[in-house]
Amino acid sequence: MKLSPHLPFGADISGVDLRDLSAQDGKALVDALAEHHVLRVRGQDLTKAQYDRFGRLFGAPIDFFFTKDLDPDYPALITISNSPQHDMGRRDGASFWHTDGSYEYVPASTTMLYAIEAPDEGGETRFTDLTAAYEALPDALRKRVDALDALHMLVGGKRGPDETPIKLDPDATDRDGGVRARKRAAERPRHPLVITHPISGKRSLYAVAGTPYGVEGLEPEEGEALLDALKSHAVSPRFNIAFKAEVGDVLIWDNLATLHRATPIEYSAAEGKRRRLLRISTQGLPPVYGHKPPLFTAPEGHASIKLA
Ligand SMILES: O=C(O)CCC(=O)C(=O)O
Ligand SMILES: [Fe+2]
Repeated sequence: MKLSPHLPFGADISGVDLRDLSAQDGKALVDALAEHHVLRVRGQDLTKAQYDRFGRLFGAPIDFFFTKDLDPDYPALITISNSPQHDMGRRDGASFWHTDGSYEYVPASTTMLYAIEAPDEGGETRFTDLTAAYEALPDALRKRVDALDALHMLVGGKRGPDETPIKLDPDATDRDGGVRARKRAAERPRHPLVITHPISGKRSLYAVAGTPYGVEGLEPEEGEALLDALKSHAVSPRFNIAFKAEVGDVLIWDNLATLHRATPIEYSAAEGKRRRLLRISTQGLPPVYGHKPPLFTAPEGHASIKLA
């Protein structure tokens, strides 16, 4: 297995077959993700069952509320596609800076995309390094945010002019009768603005874009100003890198140390323009680190819908 680091962060992995991964190589990938934040494992040829099994090395698959996009046989697999037939509500829905699942009490820690089809041009996913962004904060601001929690919701988070506007309709009744979506939209989790990574031990800003709408204990305007400042610092190009999942690649990112965004794309079924990926997003610690305390917990009595 060969790891080729990129600058300023992220790495390509080659010389490994995920169909037949040793426990040692599995742990090496989990550790490499904690160190490099983004891994692109090149040249795979996986069945859905093999991909599903690989994904679980990183944690427990989330229960995604867009039930229409779930694979009927493998509900941990979520289809991302630019087909004109694809659900309108999902079109370019990820073209804004965010951390997956930060609107939930127990957010996603790892997400991966396995590319089945990739367009000739475009289709990159852009990442920003929240560990580097945290370390680059002026001392006084770092100390201030160390002690603060942000408030999140599904349709929170201010979008910049180059980001897709919020167009989720959490009441849409065509998705699981709206049950999961309404449940998600009603959650108001509070997450620290700074977290310590359970595997790398490094401190990072956490989910400073996408879903935060306020800061606990601060007046709304003051909280919003702080969130604006943290977001514009964190997404600055010096902390950015883009990766494109080419056919056969598995692009994996650490939601505990990055923000990411999709690139807006033309919706087309034409040759050379199609983009189709199978997404797995997991929460909790990778089983090899299952002995560590959880970073996020749901409030008592909160019933989470679990995937098999
Ligand atoms: O389509 C992409 O490049 C990224 C989509 C995304 O944000 C996600 O799958 O969590
Ligand atoms: Fe995402």
